Amino acid sequence: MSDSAISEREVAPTRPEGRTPLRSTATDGVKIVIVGGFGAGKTTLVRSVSEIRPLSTEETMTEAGRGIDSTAGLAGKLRTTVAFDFGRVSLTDEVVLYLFGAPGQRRFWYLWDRLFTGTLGAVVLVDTRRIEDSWYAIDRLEQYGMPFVVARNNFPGSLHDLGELREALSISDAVPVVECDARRRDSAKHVLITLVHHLYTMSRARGVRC
Ligand SMILES: Nc1nc2c(ncn2[C@@H]2O[C@H](COP(=O)(O)OP(=O)(O)O)[C@@H](O)[C@H]2O)c(=O)[nH]1
Ligand SMILES: [Mg+2]
Repeated sequence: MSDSAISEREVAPTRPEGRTPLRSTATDGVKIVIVGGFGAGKTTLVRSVSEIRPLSTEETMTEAGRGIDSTAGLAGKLRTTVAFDFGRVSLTDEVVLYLFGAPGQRRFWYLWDRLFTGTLGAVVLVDTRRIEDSWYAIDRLEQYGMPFVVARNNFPGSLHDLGELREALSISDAVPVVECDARRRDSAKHVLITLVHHLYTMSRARGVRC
């Protein structure tokens, strides 16, 4: 599908009224982080899926960032996240995900330790045109022993198929690898559902009751 074929409704960045109240039946809050390289689509994913007006600390990129934040291959990228993105999505009547998008640039990596506190799982969003930008995130998650899924964000010219991507990232067969279009709510939600299934599978394998 071409970029222009994606309708406003599918992108659904914010509700007109700004927020959807948390359901009174919600009992389980799950903290999820979205990580990945600069420009992989983290802010886009949080925006497209969040049912509250997403908190974002986006700033316009300036000359000062030239040579520090590489925008090679990111022609449309004019803004950057300087702290983190935050959004919320109700998966079922009971389960609510709280999404934290971590800034991708190296100079913000020190924030990750704090963001990981209380986190149950992560999505690594990958732009396969800049695959090496994902390695740090995967190393850190493996170091933490944090369950994660990999989502290939489908930018035009994405080369690797999902099998090649798994190989390029040297991740185990147990880690789900899916594709997505971070601009589309249904696609972003599918990634999150895959992660939640993965968390359940892993906790069952460990004999932990969820
Ligand atoms: N074609 C295409 N563009 C995307 C997609 N996801 C994000 N973008 C664009 O890629 C750029 C970087 O996305 P952004 O969410 O800011 O990346 P972040 O640095 O990881 O937060 C923005 O201009 C987005 O509009 C996608 O799935 N397809
Ligand atoms: Mg961002």
